[in-house]
Amino acid sequence: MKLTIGAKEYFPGIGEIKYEGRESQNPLSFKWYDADRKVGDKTMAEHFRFAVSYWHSFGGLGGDPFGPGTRILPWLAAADPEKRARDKMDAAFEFITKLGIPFYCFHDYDLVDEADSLAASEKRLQAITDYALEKQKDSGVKLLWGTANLFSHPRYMNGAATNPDFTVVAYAGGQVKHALDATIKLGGENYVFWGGREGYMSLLNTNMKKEVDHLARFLGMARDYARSQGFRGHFLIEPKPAEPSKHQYDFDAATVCGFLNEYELANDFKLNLEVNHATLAQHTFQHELQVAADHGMLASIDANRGDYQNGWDTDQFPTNVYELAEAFLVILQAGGLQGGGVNFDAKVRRNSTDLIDMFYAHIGGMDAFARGLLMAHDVLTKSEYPDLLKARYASFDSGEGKKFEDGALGLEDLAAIGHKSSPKMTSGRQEYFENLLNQYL
Ligand code: XUL
Ligand code: CO
Repeated sequence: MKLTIGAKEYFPGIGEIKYEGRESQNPLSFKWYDADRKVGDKTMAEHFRFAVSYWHSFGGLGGDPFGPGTRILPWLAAADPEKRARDKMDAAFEFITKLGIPFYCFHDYDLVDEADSLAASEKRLQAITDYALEKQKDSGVKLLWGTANLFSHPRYMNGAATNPDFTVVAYAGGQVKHALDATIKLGGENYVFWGGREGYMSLLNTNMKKEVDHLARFLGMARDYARSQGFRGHFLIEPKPAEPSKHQYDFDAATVCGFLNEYELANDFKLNLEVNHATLAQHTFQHELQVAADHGMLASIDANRGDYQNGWDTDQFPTNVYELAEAFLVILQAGGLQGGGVNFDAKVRRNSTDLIDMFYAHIGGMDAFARGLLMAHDVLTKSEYPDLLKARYASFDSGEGKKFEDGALGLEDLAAIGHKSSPKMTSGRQEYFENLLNQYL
Protein backbone atom coordinates (compact mmCIF):
# COMPACT_ATOMS: atom_id res chain seq x y z
CA MET A 1 0.00 0.00 0.00
CA LYS A 2 1.18 3.49 -0.82
CA LEU A 3 0.49 6.69 1.13
CA THR A 4 -1.82 8.68 -1.15
CA ILE A 5 -2.34 12.39 -0.50
CA GLY A 6 -4.43 14.52 -2.87
CA ALA A 7 -4.02 18.18 -3.86
CA LYS A 8 -4.56 19.18 -0.23
CA GLU A 9 -3.40 17.29 2.88
CA TYR A 10 -6.37 16.90 5.24
CA PHE A 11 -4.54 15.34 8.18
CA PRO A 12 -1.27 17.30 8.30
CA GLY A 13 1.20 16.34 10.99
CA ILE A 14 -0.02 12.73 11.03
CA GLY A 15 2.14 10.23 9.19
CA GLU A 16 1.80 6.50 8.59
CA ILE A 17 0.68 4.71 11.73
CA LYS A 18 3.11 1.96 12.71
CA TYR A 19 3.23 -0.94 15.13
CA GLU A 20 5.30 0.05 18.17
CA GLY A 21 4.22 -2.52 20.76
CA ARG A 22 2.40 -2.26 24.07
CA GLU A 23 5.13 -0.31 25.86
CA SER A 24 4.96 2.59 23.41
CA GLN A 25 3.53 5.84 24.76
CA ASN A 26 2.78 7.14 21.26
CA PRO A 27 -1.02 7.37 20.91
CA LEU A 28 -0.62 7.33 17.12
CA SER A 29 0.87 3.84 17.04
CA PHE A 30 -0.47 0.30 17.16
CA LYS A 31 0.18 -1.48 20.43
CA TRP A 32 -1.11 -4.90 19.29
CA TYR A 33 -2.01 -4.79 15.59
CA ASP A 34 1.12 -5.88 13.74
CA ALA A 35 -0.02 -6.45 10.14
CA ASP A 36 2.69 -8.97 9.21
CA ARG A 37 2.70 -10.93 12.47
CA LYS A 38 1.62 -14.50 11.94
CA VAL A 39 -1.11 -15.91 14.14
CA GLY A 40 -1.51 -19.56 13.19
CA ASP A 41 -1.08 -19.86 9.45
CA LYS A 42 -2.20 -16.31 8.55
CA THR A 43 -0.89 -12.83 9.24
CA MET A 44 -3.00 -10.40 11.25
CA ALA A 45 -3.67 -8.47 8.04
CA GLU A 46 -5.02 -11.66 6.45
CA HIS A 47 -7.15 -12.60 9.45
CA PHE A 48 -8.93 -9.24 9.59
CA ARG A 49 -8.89 -7.59 6.14
CA PHE A 50 -9.89 -4.31 7.85
CA ALA A 51 -12.05 -1.79 6.01
CA VAL A 52 -12.95 1.84 6.69
CA SER A 53 -16.62 2.75 6.25
CA TYR A 54 -17.07 5.77 4.04
CA TRP A 55 -20.33 6.93 5.60
CA HIS A 56 -19.39 7.34 9.25
CA SER A 57 -15.83 8.55 8.77
CA PHE A 58 -16.11 10.92 5.83
CA GLY A 59 -19.81 11.86 5.80
CA GLY A 60 -21.06 11.57 9.39
CA LEU A 61 -21.37 14.95 11.07
CA GLY A 62 -22.36 13.66 14.51
CA GLY A 63 -25.99 14.79 14.55
CA ASP A 64 -28.50 12.92 16.73
CA PRO A 65 -32.29 13.27 17.26
CA PHE A 66 -31.60 15.94 19.89
CA GLY A 67 -29.11 18.13 18.10
CA PRO A 68 -27.27 18.88 14.87
CA GLY A 69 -23.86 17.74 13.78
CA THR A 70 -20.74 18.86 15.59
CA ARG A 71 -17.95 17.71 13.26
CA ILE A 72 -16.53 20.16 10.75
CA LEU A 73 -15.22 18.15 7.81
CA PRO A 74 -13.03 20.34 5.60
CA TRP A 75 -13.42 18.02 2.59
CA LEU A 76 -17.15 18.84 2.47
CA ALA A 77 -16.63 22.58 2.00
CA ALA A 78 -17.03 22.84 -1.81
CA ALA A 79 -20.45 23.90 -3.10
CA ASP A 80 -20.34 21.77 -6.26
CA PRO A 81 -21.35 18.17 -5.46
CA GLU A 82 -18.90 16.59 -7.90
CA LYS A 83 -15.96 18.62 -6.58
CA ARG A 84 -17.06 17.86 -3.02
CA ALA A 85 -17.12 14.13 -3.83
CA ARG A 86 -13.56 14.23 -5.18
CA ASP A 87 -12.30 16.18 -2.13
CA LYS A 88 -14.01 13.67 0.12
CA MET A 89 -12.31 10.84 -1.75
CA ASP A 90 -8.91 12.53 -1.42
CA ALA A 91 -9.46 12.77 2.33
CA ALA A 92 -10.66 9.15 2.49
CA PHE A 93 -7.65 7.70 0.68
CA GLU A 94 -5.25 9.85 2.72
CA PHE A 95 -6.84 8.61 5.95
CA ILE A 96 -7.03 4.97 4.85
CA THR A 97 -3.43 4.82 3.62
CA LYS A 98 -2.05 6.63 6.70
CA LEU A 99 -3.65 3.89 8.81
CA GLY A 100 -2.45 1.13 6.47
CA ILE A 101 -5.99 -0.24 6.17
CA PRO A 102 -6.33 -2.38 3.04
CA PHE A 103 -10.05 -1.94 2.22
CA TYR A 104 -12.99 0.46 2.25
CA CYS A 105 -16.78 0.11 1.99
CA PHE A 106 -19.46 2.51 0.73
CA HIS A 107 -23.12 3.15 -0.01
CA ASP A 108 -23.68 4.57 -3.50
CA TYR A 109 -24.62 8.03 -2.22
CA ASP A 110 -21.75 8.19 0.26
CA LEU A 111 -19.51 8.53 -2.79
CA VAL A 112 -21.45 11.41 -4.31
CA ASP A 113 -24.78 13.07 -3.44
CA GLU A 114 -27.87 11.62 -5.07
CA ALA A 115 -29.12 13.81 -7.96
CA ASP A 116 -32.68 14.63 -9.04
CA SER A 117 -33.20 11.56 -11.22
CA LEU A 118 -31.86 8.03 -11.47
CA ALA A 119 -30.15 8.90 -14.75
CA ALA A 120 -28.42 11.97 -13.30
CA SER A 121 -27.35 10.02 -10.22
CA GLU A 122 -25.92 7.29 -12.44
CA LYS A 123 -23.85 9.88 -14.29
CA ARG A 124 -22.45 11.24 -11.05
CA LEU A 125 -21.62 7.73 -9.89
CA GLN A 126 -19.82 7.00 -13.14
CA ALA A 127 -17.65 10.10 -12.73
CA ILE A 128 -16.71 9.48 -9.11
CA THR A 129 -16.01 5.79 -9.69
CA ASP A 130 -13.61 6.77 -12.49
CA TYR A 131 -11.80 8.82 -9.86
CA ALA A 132 -12.00 5.99 -7.30
CA LEU A 133 -10.44 3.63 -9.81
CA GLU A 134 -7.43 5.95 -10.12
CA LYS A 135 -7.17 6.31 -6.35
CA GLN A 136 -7.33 2.54 -5.85
CA LYS A 137 -4.61 2.04 -8.45
CA ASP A 138 -2.33 4.68 -6.92
CA SER A 139 -2.72 3.41 -3.36
CA GLY A 140 -3.39 -0.33 -3.60
CA VAL A 141 -6.49 0.10 -1.40
CA LYS A 142 -9.35 -2.22 -2.42
CA LEU A 143 -13.12 -2.27 -2.14
CA LEU A 144 -14.37 -4.85 0.38
CA TRP A 145 -18.02 -4.19 -0.49
CA GLY A 146 -20.44 -1.73 -1.94
CA THR A 147 -24.12 -1.27 -1.15
CA ALA A 148 -27.05 1.01 -2.00
CA ASN A 149 -28.65 3.42 0.43
CA LEU A 150 -32.28 2.31 0.20
CA PHE A 151 -33.37 3.87 3.48
CA SER A 152 -32.61 7.62 3.67
CA HIS A 153 -34.67 9.14 0.84
CA PRO A 154 -38.34 9.81 1.74
CA ARG A 155 -39.47 7.71 -1.26
CA TYR A 156 -38.36 4.66 0.75
CA MET A 157 -40.34 5.54 3.88
CA ASN A 158 -42.55 2.44 3.32
CA GLY A 159 -39.64 0.25 2.27
CA ALA A 160 -37.62 -0.28 -0.90
CA ALA A 161 -37.84 -3.88 -2.22
CA THR A 162 -40.77 -4.44 0.17
CA ASN A 163 -42.64 -1.21 -0.61
CA PRO A 164 -46.36 -1.78 -1.25
CA ASP A 165 -46.05 0.51 -4.31
CA PHE A 166 -44.46 -1.21 -7.31
CA THR A 167 -43.09 2.07 -8.71
CA VAL A 168 -40.89 2.43 -5.62
CA VAL A 169 -39.71 -1.18 -5.93
CA ALA A 170 -38.75 -0.46 -9.55
CA TYR A 171 -36.91 2.74 -8.56
CA ALA A 172 -34.99 0.75 -5.94
CA GLY A 173 -34.16 -1.78 -8.67
CA GLY A 174 -32.64 1.00 -10.76
CA GLN A 175 -30.60 2.19 -7.82
CA VAL A 176 -29.31 -1.28 -6.97
CA LYS A 177 -28.35 -1.88 -10.61
CA HIS A 178 -26.19 1.26 -10.54
CA ALA A 179 -24.68 0.36 -7.17
CA LEU A 180 -23.83 -3.11 -8.48
CA ASP A 181 -22.29 -1.58 -11.62
CA ALA A 182 -20.14 0.70 -9.42
CA THR A 183 -19.09 -2.19 -7.16
CA ILE A 184 -18.17 -4.42 -10.10
CA LYS A 185 -16.27 -1.60 -11.85
CA LEU A 186 -14.17 -1.08 -8.71
CA GLY A 187 -13.42 -4.77 -8.24
CA GLY A 188 -15.59 -4.96 -5.10
CA GLU A 189 -15.15 -8.33 -3.42
CA ASN A 190 -18.69 -8.48 -1.98
CA TYR A 191 -22.03 -6.68 -2.23
CA VAL A 192 -24.12 -5.98 0.89
CA PHE A 193 -27.86 -5.68 1.48
CA TRP A 194 -28.89 -4.14 4.76
CA GLY A 195 -32.66 -3.69 4.79
CA GLY A 196 -33.24 -0.82 7.18
CA ARG A 197 -36.75 -0.15 5.94
CA GLU A 198 -37.47 -3.66 4.67
CA GLY A 199 -39.84 -4.38 7.52
CA TYR A 200 -42.91 -2.77 9.02
CA MET A 201 -43.99 -0.08 11.43
CA SER A 202 -47.42 -1.71 11.97
CA LEU A 203 -48.70 -5.14 10.98
CA LEU A 204 -52.20 -3.66 10.60
CA ASN A 205 -51.27 -2.07 7.25
CA THR A 206 -48.80 -4.77 6.20
CA ASN A 207 -49.07 -7.95 4.13
CA MET A 208 -45.93 -9.55 5.53
CA LYS A 209 -46.00 -12.65 3.30
CA LYS A 210 -46.22 -10.53 0.15
CA GLU A 211 -43.44 -8.21 1.28
CA VAL A 212 -41.04 -11.01 2.19
CA ASP A 213 -41.78 -12.74 -1.15
CA HIS A 214 -40.98 -9.46 -2.91
CA LEU A 215 -37.72 -9.11 -1.01
CA ALA A 216 -36.62 -12.58 -2.11
CA ARG A 217 -37.64 -11.88 -5.72
CA PHE A 218 -35.68 -8.60 -5.67
CA LEU A 219 -32.54 -10.23 -4.23
CA GLY A 220 -32.68 -12.99 -6.83
CA MET A 221 -32.93 -10.40 -9.63
CA ALA A 222 -29.92 -8.48 -8.26
CA ARG A 223 -27.94 -11.73 -8.04
CA ASP A 224 -28.81 -12.75 -11.61
CA TYR A 225 -27.89 -9.32 -13.00
CA ALA A 226 -24.56 -9.13 -11.14
CA ARG A 227 -23.60 -12.66 -12.16
CA SER A 228 -24.42 -11.80 -15.79
CA GLN A 229 -21.95 -8.90 -15.47
CA GLY A 230 -19.19 -11.20 -14.24
CA PHE A 231 -19.46 -10.55 -10.48
CA ARG A 232 -18.03 -13.56 -8.64
CA GLY A 233 -18.11 -12.32 -5.03
CA HIS A 234 -20.61 -13.01 -2.27
CA PHE A 235 -23.87 -11.16 -1.76
CA LEU A 236 -24.16 -10.45 1.94
CA ILE A 237 -27.23 -9.85 4.06
CA GLU A 238 -26.64 -7.81 7.20
CA PRO A 239 -29.19 -8.76 9.86
CA LYS A 240 -30.67 -6.20 12.24
CA PRO A 241 -33.84 -6.65 14.29
CA ALA A 242 -35.24 -3.11 14.18
CA GLU A 243 -34.39 0.58 13.73
CA PRO A 244 -35.48 2.37 11.68
CA SER A 245 -38.34 -0.15 11.16
CA LYS A 246 -40.20 -1.45 14.20
CA HIS A 247 -39.52 -4.94 12.88
CA GLN A 248 -36.96 -5.69 10.19
CA TYR A 249 -37.33 -8.83 8.03
CA ASP A 250 -33.62 -9.69 8.30
CA PHE A 251 -34.03 -9.77 12.10
CA ASP A 252 -31.03 -11.90 13.10
CA ALA A 253 -28.68 -14.56 11.76
CA ALA A 254 -31.10 -17.45 12.34
CA THR A 255 -33.94 -15.62 10.58
CA VAL A 256 -31.74 -14.76 7.59
CA CYS A 257 -30.31 -18.28 7.25
CA GLY A 258 -33.87 -19.66 7.24
CA PHE A 259 -34.99 -17.07 4.70
CA LEU A 260 -32.04 -17.74 2.35
CA ASN A 261 -32.68 -21.48 2.48
CA GLU A 262 -36.44 -21.11 2.00
CA TYR A 263 -36.03 -18.93 -1.10
CA GLU A 264 -33.09 -20.93 -2.53
CA LEU A 265 -30.65 -18.02 -2.29
CA ALA A 266 -28.16 -19.80 -0.04
CA ASN A 267 -25.62 -20.56 -2.77
CA ASP A 268 -24.91 -16.91 -3.48
CA PHE A 269 -25.83 -15.09 -0.28
CA LYS A 270 -23.93 -15.19 3.01
CA LEU A 271 -23.97 -13.03 6.14
CA ASN A 272 -22.34 -9.79 7.19
CA LEU A 273 -22.80 -9.66 10.97
CA GLU A 274 -22.63 -6.48 12.99
CA VAL A 275 -21.77 -6.49 16.70
CA ASN A 276 -24.28 -3.81 17.70
CA HIS A 277 -27.09 -5.45 15.67
CA ALA A 278 -26.52 -8.66 17.64
CA THR A 279 -26.89 -6.73 20.89
CA LEU A 280 -30.13 -5.16 19.65
CA ALA A 281 -31.49 -8.64 18.82
CA GLN A 282 -30.76 -9.60 22.45
CA HIS A 283 -27.99 -11.95 21.32
CA THR A 284 -24.29 -11.92 21.98
CA PHE A 285 -22.11 -11.31 18.94
CA GLN A 286 -20.64 -14.75 19.53
CA HIS A 287 -24.13 -16.25 19.18
CA GLU A 288 -24.75 -14.57 15.83
CA LEU A 289 -21.37 -15.70 14.52
CA GLN A 290 -21.97 -19.26 15.66
CA VAL A 291 -25.36 -19.43 13.95
CA ALA A 292 -23.86 -18.18 10.68
CA ALA A 293 -20.83 -20.48 10.97
CA ASP A 294 -23.05 -23.49 11.60
CA HIS A 295 -24.92 -22.71 8.35
CA GLY A 296 -21.67 -22.23 6.42
CA MET A 297 -22.64 -18.58 5.92
CA LEU A 298 -20.11 -16.63 7.98
CA ALA A 299 -18.53 -14.23 5.50
CA SER A 300 -17.91 -10.79 6.94
CA ILE A 301 -18.41 -8.56 9.97
CA ASP A 302 -19.24 -4.95 10.75
CA ALA A 303 -17.05 -4.01 13.68
CA ASN A 304 -18.47 -1.78 16.39
CA ARG A 305 -19.96 -2.01 19.87
CA GLY A 306 -23.28 -1.16 21.45
CA ASP A 307 -23.92 0.32 24.83
CA TYR A 308 -25.01 -2.37 27.25
CA GLN A 309 -27.06 0.11 29.31
CA ASN A 310 -29.27 1.35 26.48
CA GLY A 311 -31.06 -0.06 23.46
CA TRP A 312 -29.75 2.06 20.60
CA ASP A 313 -27.52 1.31 17.66
CA THR A 314 -24.74 3.50 19.04
CA ASP A 315 -22.09 2.20 16.60
CA GLN A 316 -19.22 2.89 18.97
CA PHE A 317 -15.71 1.81 18.12
CA PRO A 318 -14.89 -1.66 19.45
CA THR A 319 -12.91 -1.78 22.69
CA ASN A 320 -14.34 -4.86 24.36
CA VAL A 321 -11.46 -7.33 24.06
CA TYR A 322 -13.36 -10.09 25.84
CA GLU A 323 -16.29 -9.86 23.39
CA LEU A 324 -13.83 -9.99 20.47
CA ALA A 325 -11.97 -12.96 21.94
CA GLU A 326 -15.27 -14.85 22.17
CA ALA A 327 -15.94 -13.83 18.57
CA PHE A 328 -12.61 -15.12 17.33
CA LEU A 329 -13.09 -18.43 19.10
CA VAL A 330 -15.96 -18.91 16.65
CA ILE A 331 -14.30 -17.32 13.61
CA LEU A 332 -11.05 -19.30 13.99
CA GLN A 333 -12.89 -22.57 14.52
CA ALA A 334 -14.97 -21.84 11.42
CA GLY A 335 -11.77 -21.45 9.38
CA GLY A 336 -12.00 -17.63 9.09
CA LEU A 337 -14.32 -15.19 7.37
CA GLN A 338 -15.33 -16.49 3.94
CA GLY A 339 -14.32 -13.82 1.46
CA GLY A 340 -15.17 -10.88 3.70
CA GLY A 341 -13.36 -8.81 6.29
CA VAL A 342 -13.80 -6.50 9.26
CA ASN A 343 -15.50 -3.23 8.35
CA PHE A 344 -15.48 -0.45 10.93
CA ASP A 345 -19.16 0.47 10.80
CA ALA A 346 -18.47 2.76 13.74
CA LYS A 347 -18.48 6.47 14.42
CA VAL A 348 -16.61 8.68 16.83
CA ARG A 349 -18.80 10.18 19.56
CA ARG A 350 -20.66 13.45 18.95
CA ASN A 351 -18.27 15.27 21.27
CA SER A 352 -15.14 13.79 19.68
CA THR A 353 -14.78 16.71 17.34
CA ASP A 354 -11.09 16.72 16.37
CA LEU A 355 -10.11 15.04 13.12
CA ILE A 356 -7.37 13.20 15.01
CA ASP A 357 -10.11 11.41 17.00
CA MET A 358 -10.80 9.34 13.86
CA PHE A 359 -7.25 8.01 14.11
CA TYR A 360 -7.49 7.19 17.81
CA ALA A 361 -10.79 5.40 17.16
CA HIS A 362 -9.52 3.17 14.36
CA ILE A 363 -6.19 2.45 16.09
CA GLY A 364 -8.04 1.41 19.25
CA GLY A 365 -10.44 -0.77 17.27
CA MET A 366 -7.66 -2.53 15.39
CA ASP A 367 -5.70 -3.10 18.58
CA ALA A 368 -8.78 -4.50 20.33
CA PHE A 369 -9.29 -6.95 17.45
CA ALA A 370 -5.62 -7.96 17.52
CA ARG A 371 -5.79 -8.68 21.26
CA GLY A 372 -9.00 -10.65 20.86
CA LEU A 373 -7.49 -12.71 18.06
CA LEU A 374 -4.36 -13.47 20.10
CA MET A 375 -6.46 -14.51 23.10
CA ALA A 376 -8.65 -16.80 21.06
CA HIS A 377 -5.68 -18.31 19.24
CA ASP A 378 -3.97 -19.06 22.57
CA VAL A 379 -7.10 -20.59 24.04
CA LEU A 380 -7.49 -22.85 21.00
CA THR A 381 -3.85 -23.86 20.70
CA LYS A 382 -2.43 -23.77 24.25
CA SER A 383 -5.34 -24.66 26.50
CA GLU A 384 -7.45 -27.75 27.00
CA TYR A 385 -10.51 -25.81 25.78
CA PRO A 386 -11.05 -27.66 22.46
CA ASP A 387 -10.64 -31.04 24.16
CA LEU A 388 -12.95 -30.10 27.03
CA LEU A 389 -15.64 -28.99 24.62
CA LYS A 390 -15.30 -32.17 22.59
CA ALA A 391 -15.35 -34.32 25.73
CA ARG A 392 -18.77 -32.95 26.72
CA TYR A 393 -20.21 -34.78 23.71
CA ALA A 394 -18.05 -37.91 23.91
CA SER A 395 -21.09 -40.14 24.49
CA PHE A 396 -22.04 -39.58 20.84
CA ASP A 397 -18.62 -40.62 19.49
CA SER A 398 -19.25 -44.37 19.60
CA GLY A 399 -21.82 -47.04 20.43
CA GLU A 400 -25.52 -46.22 20.71
CA GLY A 401 -24.84 -42.46 20.82
CA LYS A 402 -23.09 -42.66 17.45
CA LYS A 403 -26.01 -44.68 16.05
CA PHE A 404 -28.39 -41.93 17.27
CA GLU A 405 -26.36 -39.27 15.45
CA ASP A 406 -26.23 -41.40 12.30
CA GLY A 407 -30.01 -41.78 12.27
CA ALA A 408 -29.79 -45.52 12.89
CA LEU A 409 -32.21 -45.52 15.85
CA GLY A 410 -35.96 -45.06 16.05
CA LEU A 411 -37.81 -43.72 19.07
CA GLU A 412 -38.58 -47.28 20.26
CA ASP A 413 -34.84 -48.10 20.17
CA LEU A 414 -34.09 -44.89 22.02
CA ALA A 415 -36.73 -45.68 24.63
CA ALA A 416 -35.35 -49.20 25.12
CA ILE A 417 -31.87 -47.80 25.72
CA GLY A 418 -33.40 -45.21 28.04
CA HIS A 419 -34.99 -47.96 30.14
CA LYS A 420 -31.55 -49.52 30.69
CA SER A 421 -29.66 -46.30 31.39
CA SER A 422 -29.25 -44.44 34.65
CA PRO A 423 -28.17 -40.84 33.81
CA LYS A 424 -25.86 -39.19 36.29
CA MET A 425 -25.29 -35.50 37.00
CA THR A 426 -22.48 -34.15 34.81
CA SER A 427 -21.25 -30.65 35.54
CA GLY A 428 -21.30 -28.16 32.66
CA ARG A 429 -18.28 -26.48 34.32
CA GLN A 430 -19.16 -23.01 33.01
CA GLU A 431 -16.85 -21.21 35.45
CA TYR A 432 -13.98 -23.52 34.51
CA PHE A 433 -14.49 -22.61 30.83
CA GLU A 434 -14.66 -18.91 31.69
CA ASN A 435 -11.41 -19.15 33.64
CA LEU A 436 -9.65 -20.66 30.62
CA LEU A 437 -10.54 -17.61 28.57
CA ASN A 438 -9.38 -15.17 31.25
CA GLN A 439 -6.12 -17.06 31.66
CA TYR A 440 -5.08 -15.83 28.20
CA LEU A 441 -6.28 -12.22 28.54
C1 XUL B 1 -27.07 0.32 9.83
C2 XUL B 1 -25.91 -0.34 9.22
C3 XUL B 1 -25.58 0.04 7.82
C4 XUL B 1 -25.10 -1.11 7.00
C5 XUL B 1 -24.90 -0.77 5.54
O1 XUL B 1 -27.36 -0.05 11.12
O2 XUL B 1 -25.25 -1.13 9.86
O3 XUL B 1 -24.63 1.06 7.86
O4 XUL B 1 -23.89 -1.60 7.47
O5 XUL B 1 -26.04 -0.29 4.95
CO1 CO C 1 -23.51 -2.20 9.46
